[in-house]
Parts: sequence; C-alpha cells; structure tokens
Amino acid sequence: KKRVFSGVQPTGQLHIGNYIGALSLWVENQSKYDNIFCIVDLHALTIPESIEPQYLRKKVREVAALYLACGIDPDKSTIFIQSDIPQHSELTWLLNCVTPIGWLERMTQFKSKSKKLNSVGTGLFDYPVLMASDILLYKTDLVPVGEDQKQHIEITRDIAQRFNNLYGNVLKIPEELIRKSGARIMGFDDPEAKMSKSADEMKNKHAVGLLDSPDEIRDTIMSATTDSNRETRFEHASPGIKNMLTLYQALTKQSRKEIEEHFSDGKYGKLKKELAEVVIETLKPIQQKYNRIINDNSYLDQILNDGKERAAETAENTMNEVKKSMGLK
Ligand code: AQP
Repeated sequence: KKRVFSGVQPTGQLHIGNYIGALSLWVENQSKYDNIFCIVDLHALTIPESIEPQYLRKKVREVAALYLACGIDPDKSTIFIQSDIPQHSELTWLLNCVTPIGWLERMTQFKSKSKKLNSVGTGLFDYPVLMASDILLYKTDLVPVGEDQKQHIEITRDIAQRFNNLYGNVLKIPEELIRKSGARIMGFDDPEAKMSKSADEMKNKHAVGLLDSPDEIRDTIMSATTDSNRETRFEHASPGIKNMLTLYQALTKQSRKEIEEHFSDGKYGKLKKELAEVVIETLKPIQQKYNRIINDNSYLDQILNDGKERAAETAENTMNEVKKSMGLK
C-alpha cells in the first residue's frame, strides 16, 4: 500500500474548508492507503496565538477528537502529535543545512503571513522545512492537502532531491493529492481570500467552523457576499457564488449539471438556505461524535499513545539512514 501523510495545525477553529480540502479527502481514501495523520503542534508555534501553553494543549486534543469525529479510523490510520516524535525537529535541522534560503524566500504563505506580523519568527520562515521533514520522515508517497499547500509539497520534493543528490538515494520523493474541485474554499465574507482559521478572521462571518451551531452556520452563510447578476452557472458565477456552488457540490456529490439546473432560477437566497442546511446536516453527526470523544480522556490518550509508538518506529529508521548517509553515525 502507498503511504499517505498529512496534518493540521492545532490553531483557531477547524473550518469547512479544512474539511473539504483535507479531512474528507483523507477519510475517502483511508482504505486504499497506509495512512499517517499528524497534529502539527510544532508548526502551530509559528503563529502568535499559540504561544499560550494551555491554549495549545487544548487545541491539540480538539484536533485529535475532530480527526476521529470526521471519520479517521484508528485501525486504518496512525494518529499522533508531532512533538511526541523528536525526529521531526532533528530532521529539520539536517534539512535546513541542504536548503538554500532563496527557496524559502519564494514561499507565498511566508510572504502573506509575515506581512501581518510585527515581529517575524525564524520558525515561520523555516515552516516549509519542518513540513518537508514531517513528510520525508515517513517515506511518504502521497500528501493529501488543500491547494494552498501545493508550493510546500513542491519545495519538499526539491529538498528531498537535493538531499539525495548530495548523500545518496535515501529520501522518497512524495506527490501531492489535491482535489480537482473544493481544494480552495474561499471566505464567505471575502471570496477573494482563502478561508483561513486564524482567530481574527473567524469573527467576521468569514468561515463556518466544524463545531458551529446550526444558527451560527445559517447566520454566516446567509450573510455571504454575493452580487446582483443572478448567475448560478459554475463557469460564469462571481467568486462568492462559485464558492457556494463548489461547497454544495463537494457536500452533496451531485454533478455540476444537476446543481446548475436546480438553481437555474438564479435565486441566491435559495442557494444560501439550501447550502446552510446541507452544511448543518453534514456537521451534525461529526459534532455528536466529537462531543462524545472530547470528554473521553482515556480513549483519546490511548489513540495518541498508540499512534506515537507506531510513528516512532518509522521515524527512528529513517533518521538512522539519514544520519549514516551524512556521516553522523
Ligand atoms: N480554504 C481552504 N480550502 C481547502 N483546503 C484548505 N486547507 C486550509 N484552508 C483551506 C487545508 O487544510 C489543511 C490544514 O491546514 P492548516 O492547518 O494550515 O489550516 P489553515 O486553515 O490553512 O490555516 P492557515 O490559514 O494556514 O493559518 P491560520 O492558522 O492563520 O488560519 C491543509 O491541508 C490545508 O491545505
């Protein structure tokens, strides 16, 4: 079986974009692959609001419970916390030494995130190398992510190639797994911006959180940005309408043609109302399962400990190979 690796940062509220772009894709392919899903808490440290230790601790458990609630099955997938496996940090240092600064300077996520900060940490700059380490440590074949992560997968491949050129064929070159439609869900308030889970944006009816109540969901979707064109064809719709049509398609699995016919009267109110109900129905079982799991500390601990043990074995093996090839052993 091919190996899959992916992760989510334990920051902010997981939203419907994370679900469609990443988590639902993991679940759909779960039986086909050998899966490893990580809660990337070391990555979260690059974002200012994670500096509060209690907050970070709570968020890590929330994300673990959401993985399970969304349908990640611990019998088919390894779930673990990034900082439980020290090799992620160790490999990052080694890969830093083969990564030219110019490659990191080109990363669009770094450019946009650093613009919003008064003081930019070295960790934010080095984020893609830590991500490359996550992926390469497990000899990953496929990385299922949203479109925003495409550039980070490309640099992972470049880093692995460069390492292999310098030290021999040690690292596996991974491929991305990105949805054709739904890989980039936009904000409801601003359909020009990617839906993002940073806290300040969540306040503005920007995103639907996976734990939002039905009223909150209706409220956010009903106030989504539209236009006055009454255009509901995918190819011709304005970005806000296209975003809602794409969400509707991803969640109902209907064809574009069926959806265009259903909304052919161009009434945006109907699209919003029906989309809200589809989102509420999708999230209802997830929220019920989440509420059970988040209160069952021993179950969560057991899953995360199991995951840690399984991940540790592969991580140690790869690190040994990497170190030997570099002359460190
Ligand atoms: N809008 C999106 N549409 C589709 N997929 C998305 N992903 C993120 N946003 C969308 C995918 O979800 C996974 C987890 O990504 P993350 O932990 O980096 O979360 P985020 O929402 O993308 O958070 P930001 O924007 O990086 O930072 P903050 O914390 O400031 O909100 C990934 O597979 C991602 O592609």
